[in-house]
Amino acid sequence: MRIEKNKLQEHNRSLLAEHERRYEFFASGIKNAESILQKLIDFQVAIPSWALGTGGTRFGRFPSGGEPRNLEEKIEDVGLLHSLNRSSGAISLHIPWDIPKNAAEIKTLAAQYDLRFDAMNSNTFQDQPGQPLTYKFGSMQHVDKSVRKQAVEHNIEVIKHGIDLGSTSLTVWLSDGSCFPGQLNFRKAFQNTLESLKEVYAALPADWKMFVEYKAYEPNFYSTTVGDWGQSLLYASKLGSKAFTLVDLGHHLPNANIEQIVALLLMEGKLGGFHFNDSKYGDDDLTVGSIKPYQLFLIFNELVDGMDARAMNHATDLGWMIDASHNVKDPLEDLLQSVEAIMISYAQALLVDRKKLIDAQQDNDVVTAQEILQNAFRTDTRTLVAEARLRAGGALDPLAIFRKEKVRQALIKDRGTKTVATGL
Ligand SMILES: [Mn+2]
Repeated sequence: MRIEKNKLQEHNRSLLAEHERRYEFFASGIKNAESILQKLIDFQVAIPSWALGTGGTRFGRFPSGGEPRNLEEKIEDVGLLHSLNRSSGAISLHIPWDIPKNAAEIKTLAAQYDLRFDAMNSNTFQDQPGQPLTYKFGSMQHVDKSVRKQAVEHNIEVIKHGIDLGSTSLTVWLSDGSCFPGQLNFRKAFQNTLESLKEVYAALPADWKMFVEYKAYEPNFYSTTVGDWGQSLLYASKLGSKAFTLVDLGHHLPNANIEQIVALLLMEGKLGGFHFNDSKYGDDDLTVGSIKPYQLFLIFNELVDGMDARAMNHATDLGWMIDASHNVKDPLEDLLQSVEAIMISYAQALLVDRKKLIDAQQDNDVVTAQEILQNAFRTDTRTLVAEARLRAGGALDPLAIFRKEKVRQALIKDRGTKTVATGL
């Protein structure tokens, strides 16, 4: 489904006078509004194909209908989001859930929605129908070389699908680990995993990146073979210059200082990609910015600082992705909220007076340093983000138009109430 251009214009017209009043006031109070606006316009966050349906827990799933039934409909949904916020111009696919029947046609379809393919994701955390060997006791870490070989071959197949679609990165998240002490020899598990990753790495095209994602626990509850950023960095360093660490916000132990992790990975040139979400207790996969918005801002503050220190392009040098799940919300509304939260935090981070901050740090002026960060965080950047969206051709209020145009009802009418997004 698409929202007609004239509906979008009508929506924007109805909010324009109020928006302009607010934006002019805001822009008059900051020095570099135009350059910040351009950065916001350029910044794109990839939508994962698995977040377009209703998520669930092991206790149940309560879908509300109209979910995409195939890859074409997933692309259509991301295209709709992108037409509203102009910041969701990429999709991250999951193999085998999203194997294209005809890659050329899928690529053309995506281009019609102004979408590109971000990182490809492999899956060795589940057994697929007809798969000869089980991943019950791990994949790349497995004691049996033939299981490791199967996992390696799957990842190479994912790279091939990605090449056909024009993607240039592979995210490897392994659920490998152990549930009980004694189950696993940690060193052997690491070495087997490294050996397997090396074989996948060898199959990467020259312009590709490999992202090694870590996670503290779940589904394994005693040890995880890529359990934290140190372990991920170890693998990425041993693999080579095309391998990087991927940070998923929900994959840390409680209270981990993620902004410090980000700062050091960037310093080492080893931060490759990001999975945004939010959490209260564990890997909750909640809407970005819904629980700890200050943490999100502090992370963006380090991202901007660290990328600028290395003269990196904010929009293109790291892989920006959402990795969330929606149990009680409309998935598309949730994604609009998540992208908005990311843009708000990024805009706040761009407002930080870096020169003043460095001076305060140099003078051990703790109070001023804190004030600088909190002033930026307490600045309402919604108007700035809306102006960027407007200039890029999007909607002033994406959620409002989504509801007014009854998008979900139309999707239910078109796709039915009982649809289940592939992969969930
Ligand atoms: Mn993730």
